[in-house]
Formats: sequence, C-alpha cells, structure tokens
Amino acid sequence: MQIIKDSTPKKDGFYMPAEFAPHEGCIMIFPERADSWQYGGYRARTAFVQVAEAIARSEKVTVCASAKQYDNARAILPPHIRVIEMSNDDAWARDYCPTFVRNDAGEIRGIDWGFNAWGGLHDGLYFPWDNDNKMARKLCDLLEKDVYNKRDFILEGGSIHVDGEGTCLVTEACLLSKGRNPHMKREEIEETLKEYLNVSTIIWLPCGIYQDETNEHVDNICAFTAPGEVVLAWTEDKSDVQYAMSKACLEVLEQATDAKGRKLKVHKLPLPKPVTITEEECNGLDICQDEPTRIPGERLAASYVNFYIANKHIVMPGFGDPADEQAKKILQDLFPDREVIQIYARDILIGGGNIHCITQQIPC
Ligand code: KQY
Repeated sequence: MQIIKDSTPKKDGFYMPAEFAPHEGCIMIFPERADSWQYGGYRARTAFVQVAEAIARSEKVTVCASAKQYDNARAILPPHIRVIEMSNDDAWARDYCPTFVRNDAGEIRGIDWGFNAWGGLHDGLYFPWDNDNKMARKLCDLLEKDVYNKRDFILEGGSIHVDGEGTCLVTEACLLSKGRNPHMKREEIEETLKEYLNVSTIIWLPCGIYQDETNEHVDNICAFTAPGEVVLAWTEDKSDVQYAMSKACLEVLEQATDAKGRKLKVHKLPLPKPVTITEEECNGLDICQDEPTRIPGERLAASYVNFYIANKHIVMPGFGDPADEQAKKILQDLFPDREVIQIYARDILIGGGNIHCITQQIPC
C-alpha cells in the first residue's frame, strides 16, 4: 500500500462514486464500547448482525472486531461474513473507515481523513480516538488500496453524501462547527472537498436532525437516491422543533442546482414520532467522567434517512413506529430494483447513529 501525500484524487482522476453505484463490499465494526452501547454492546449486537446479514445478501461484508471480541464476533456472525481483528474505539465505520474513490479504469483508492471523535477536545464524544483514526489506513493496507493522507483535515464519512456526478451534500452545522477545522474558512473547506471527492458543487444544508450529537451529520437528514433526487427527513408537526430544521433544508434544496445543472427532486421521508431513551436503557450504559452521557427521557436522533444502499437491497431502520411502513414503502418505490429490508434499530440509535453510520461501502 502506498500512502499518497503529494497529490489529490482530483489531480489523479479519481472521484467518489455515489452509494447507489456498484459495490465490491461493505465494512462494519463490532460494537462493544460500554458507554455507547448497552451492556457493552450485548444488545446492539443483534441489530448489527442483522444489518451485516442483510447487506451480505448482495455484497461481501467485512466486520472488524477488537482482540477482546474477535472470538465472539466470529461465533455469532455467519461464515460468509469475514471477521478480522482490528483495534477500534467504537463502531462507526461510516465515519472513520476510508472514503473510497475510483477512476475510470476502475482502480480504487482510499482517503484517510483526520478523525477526532466528532469535535475533539471542543465537543467530541469520547477520548481517546487514536484507534479509530488509524483504521482507514489499516483497512486500505488489508484491501490492497493506495491511500491519500488527509489527516490534517477533520472529516467523518457521515458528514458527506455525493451523487457521483459532481455534487456533494453537507451541513453547515457540522462542517463549520468549532470542533472540526476551525482554522479554515467555508471556501477553504469547499476547496478541500472539491479536490478530494472530485466534485464541483457543494450544497450546504443549514442543519440536520435535532439532537444529533455529530453536530448534525447530513446522512441522518438527507441522502441521494438517484442523480438529481434526494430524500429529506420530514415532519408535518409544526410544533416539533424539527419542523423548522427540515423546512430550512427544504428551502435550500428547492433553490439548489446540482453539478449537472439539474433542479433537485425532493422526496419527503416522514420521521417517526420522537423517540426518547428510557431509564432502563440508560442504566445499561456505562458513564465516563467528563464525557456526555444519556439522560432518561432524552430525545434520540431517529431518522429513516439513515439507510444503507447495498447492491440489491436497501437496509433501513425501523423504530416500532406507525411511520415504519410508510417510510419503507417510499424507499421501495424510489428503489424499485432493490428489496427494502427494515431492521428494528432502536439499539443502534441509542449509540447515537443508525445503519448508514455503522457501514462503509467499497465501490468497484
Ligand atoms: O455517525 C454517527 N452518527 C456516530 C455517532 C457517534 C456517537 C457516539 N456516541
């Protein structure tokens, strides 16, 4: 594996493909962090395994497990899912496994962004995060892909969505937050994204989902479903604080033009009714001094937009809400060539994200 320090994907003719383009596989990480997941990951594992199995129906899945959890992960995951031992601080593959780029000849390379646990010492969610920060490079080595070194720029995979045709969606709340790249102006951040993702248009949504502790990643509020088409997390309840947030995003999307000069078609994806954490669930979480902790009754950032597009399936969360069925039908209509699999994901949500956040695609 070569670490590329003196060039960029754009200079070398590489770009980030859309998630709906074909995949060689998907990377996940086995959950065990006791202040993120109830009972040291014991509850979340059921949902993680279901997600891995659903994705593995149409692409190769690799699960990274710590030395402590390797035997357990190997035992509970089916044999067609590859399990490898790799140190980690938590299980958010989207955010710190590599962002992959490809060229027209089909060669794939990784990008190793800097990771600081969603805000470093400013408003990060745990410390230390050095094992996470090393994963992109280790995975590129394992997968025999050269990797661009961009550790001087803090970026999580969940804070970007691309259409593969030159457009990238981000949120101001996240990318301009003080815990990411405070020394950079908005224009400099744009230039970096353009150079590394090889896009020409950045659409800045103002915000994401209420209470999203990532400083409101885009992957929880809005996602491309096709070139020129997005889904937006939506509520009709004007008394919900999320209404104004989703509306502000809608206004930007309605005004936006993508890199190909198209107006975007916006599909509203309903939100479930507010999901709050119970006292019993909080009791299953360890508390770490000086780190944010969950409080009974706290609203979680539940959204159906946090789905994964596999080669032949859409793997989406369900919350036991009446809107589960409606959201599933909307996605099924938008992806007629893929079967939608809905997985009860409350135990992933408690960790602070959802199915998109725990997966990272490898394009082919
Ligand atoms: O991408 C994500 N949504 C990760 C959230 C991390 C939360 C840590 N508790």
